[in-house]
Amino acid sequence: MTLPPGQRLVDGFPRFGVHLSKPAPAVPVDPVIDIGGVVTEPFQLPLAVLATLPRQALTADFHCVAGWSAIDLHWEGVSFETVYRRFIEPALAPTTTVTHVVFRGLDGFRSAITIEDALADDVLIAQSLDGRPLDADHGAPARLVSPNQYGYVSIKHLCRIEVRSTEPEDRSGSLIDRMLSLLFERHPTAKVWHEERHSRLPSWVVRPLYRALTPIFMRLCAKGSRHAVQPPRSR
Ligand SMILES: Nc1nc2c(c(=O)[nH]1)N[C@H]1C(S)=C(S)[C@@H](COP(=O)(O)O)O[C@H]1N2
Ligand SMILES: [Mo]
Repeated sequence: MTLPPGQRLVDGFPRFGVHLSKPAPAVPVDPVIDIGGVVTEPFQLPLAVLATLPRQALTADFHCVAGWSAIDLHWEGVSFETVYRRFIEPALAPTTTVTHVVFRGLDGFRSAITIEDALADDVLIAQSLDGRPLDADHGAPARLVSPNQYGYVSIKHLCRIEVRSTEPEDRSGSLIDRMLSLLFERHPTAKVWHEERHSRLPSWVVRPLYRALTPIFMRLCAKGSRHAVQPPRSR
């Protein structure tokens, strides 16, 4: 098995994110994804409708920018391209060009990627992991999965998709995320195999820093876990 540069295998698939020890947001009774941005009229895509679309299965590894990787995860859901072609593209004015897509989770965490990266054939809105509906730790009720980009792109608890005609500012929802945003300024394309960890700093600078912070983050995130499991140890 080969991992992308600077990555280390972790046991299992830990809960991780800027939510730290905060519990996962409550799942609404009838969850929807709000679609907005440069569409002519904002609309809602109920997850009940998403569930009727052609399924796509994906087996992939997951790489967090902090340096841990989980391998061989089995996702199932709908490809983002299917959602885009069926619902979003028809809602655009003929003269509108989409360049970027912003994804947001119920906890306010966001990511912005280019339309090209969003339409890659392994980008999924996943509703299940390893044969079971997504649990709170991993992004219930639905999450983005973009396996060739660092984990921060793969928004959990997905509740909003915005299409844009210009590059969005990296403005994030939570205070902690804004405070950390200088140190953790995300790379706009975030490709794991090119080690695009940080938008300005080279990887050899941020690697040891992220690595040092990982056990702290992992312990905190495990605290907020539904399962109250012990944080896995890096191998
Ligand atoms: N809504 C939301 N999505 C998120 C995050 C978050 O804090 N909130 N953290 C991101 C980061 S940094 C990583 S590495 C992955 C971790 O996914 P996991 O908790 O399923 O392991 O979720 C990403 N998606
Ligand atoms: Mo991450």
